Amino acid sequence: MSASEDDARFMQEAIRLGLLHLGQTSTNPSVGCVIVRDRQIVGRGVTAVGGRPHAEPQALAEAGELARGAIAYVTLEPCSHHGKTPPCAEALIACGVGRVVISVTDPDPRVSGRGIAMLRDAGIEVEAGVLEDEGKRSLAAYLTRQTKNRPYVTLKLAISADGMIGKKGEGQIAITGPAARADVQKLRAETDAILVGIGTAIADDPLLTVRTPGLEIRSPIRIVLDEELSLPLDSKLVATAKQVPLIVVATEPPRFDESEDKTFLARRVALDQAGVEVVQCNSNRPDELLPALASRGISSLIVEGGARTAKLFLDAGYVDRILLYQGPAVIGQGGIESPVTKTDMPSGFLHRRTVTFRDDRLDEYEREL
Ligand code: AOF
Ligand code: ZN
Repeated sequence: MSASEDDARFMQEAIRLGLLHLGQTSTNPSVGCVIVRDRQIVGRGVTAVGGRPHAEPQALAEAGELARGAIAYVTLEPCSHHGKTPPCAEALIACGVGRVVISVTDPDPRVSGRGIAMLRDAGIEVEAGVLEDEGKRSLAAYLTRQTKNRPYVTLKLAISADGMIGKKGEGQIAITGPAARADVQKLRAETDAILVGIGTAIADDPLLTVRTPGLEIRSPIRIVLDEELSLPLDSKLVATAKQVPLIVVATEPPRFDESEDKTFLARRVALDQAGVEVVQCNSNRPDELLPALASRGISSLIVEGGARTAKLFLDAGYVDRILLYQGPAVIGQGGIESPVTKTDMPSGFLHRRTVTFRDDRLDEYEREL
């Protein structure tokens, strides 16, 4: 059903509001809500930082008496369960809202259609599926964890004009300029966790935190795939583990002899003391790792490199979105080729948008949710 122009316009505003708290409400989705009376917005709400209160009661509180007979636009089906807060569907009914317009139905088994049923039983007109694709994209992390039991995975790559992500034997090299790097900081602030392989952790010695003033309160959980626990204790990652969480994913050490076991154990103890959480997995295959991350409440993950780690996730089919930042520099001889380029994109990825930052450009590709 095609939405009326008004419905689309107000839902657009609800989606915009929802995006404001992206990454700050986990494990709850960041939902947006507007209350409209006589084609005027009289109340706005977004799920509060930390996940509660939900969007609807805040929008209703702002609307006050004007909510009676008004239309509520919500990006996600209002909840019907008595969780940590009373059901939003009940609040909408109690305030006398006349019509509720929803973008996406809630896959949470405690809700899943019950919110809509409650509203309809109370005589409220309900329409669902308005701007659904856009709504789904705004709730992608939440929907992916709920329906696929894994985080939504973004592969972020910074590539040179000749398609390289770095140079052999060199650590971190600047491929993009400050404006594109600021965009990456915003991406980190919106995401629950960020992952690199041990090769990148050693070669680049990155911090993987958010350092932009105003955003720095919210760094993602940092994760290193480190089969044999070889992350240096004096790396920046380990040195900051008491301030920003760091998870090191190890796989079973090869048990050739007892001394190897002992080194592994000693490293484990040292990392432990430095505040690092060591998680032991049977393998670092995404199909094993990702559900383990989801069960810790991680709904969104950025894979930042290097090429081997990127390929691990791409080949296993667990990348939902690719962000290609491309700078004008040419690396040439000794360059490390990017696992994907604009002309060599894995099938199933649709081009979503292009953004330019002075000399750099970002191309975003996404799979259907
Ligand atoms: C809404 N509006 O703004 C959000 C909703 O742990 P609780 O009690 O806060 O419940 C979490 C569930 O509530 C979550 O899984 C999802 O179904 C819903 N989130 N619902 O009506 C909101 N954030
Ligand atoms: Zn609710």
